[in-house]
Amino acid sequence: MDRTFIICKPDAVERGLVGEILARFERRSLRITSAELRTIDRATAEQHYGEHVAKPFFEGLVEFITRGPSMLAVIEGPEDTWQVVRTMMGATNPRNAAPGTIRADLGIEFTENLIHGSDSTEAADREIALFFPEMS
Ligand code: IDP
Ligand code: MG
Repeated sequence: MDRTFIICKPDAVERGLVGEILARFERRSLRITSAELRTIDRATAEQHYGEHVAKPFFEGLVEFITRGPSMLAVIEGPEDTWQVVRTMMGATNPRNAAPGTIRADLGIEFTENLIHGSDSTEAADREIALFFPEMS
């Protein structure tokens, strides 16, 4: 099986949308093989979003992702799971996301866009190691 990593971000937890989001993956026949509700600490957030350190939205992004609990999960599928999950998430800016995607159906804000999903097999391995070190 092939796995990827997602974060239902603090806005999803605050708005009570974690069940809705995870249910979409389950209905697609993807499996949730690990999950944990956890408030991400600043050091982990800065490492996770390291590629964006120079961007103007970086500080706001770190503030947001650490402000309360997130639901971290490992999702398993037959192959290309990260791609399937990213397609179901929709475009980064929910205003551009296609109807039927999580970001389009459930939100409208750019930073508070409900969900993170790894953007490659390598990113999935790296992020699972960062958030679930006992699994790698
Ligand atoms: P992704 O989450 O679709 O992979 P990235 O470009 O990796 O998108 O950005 C990481 C996160 O940073 C986004 O999900 C969103 O929360 C936030 N973000 C990205 N670009 C912007 C922006 O231009 N303004 C505000 N927030 C942004
Ligand atoms: Mg990204």
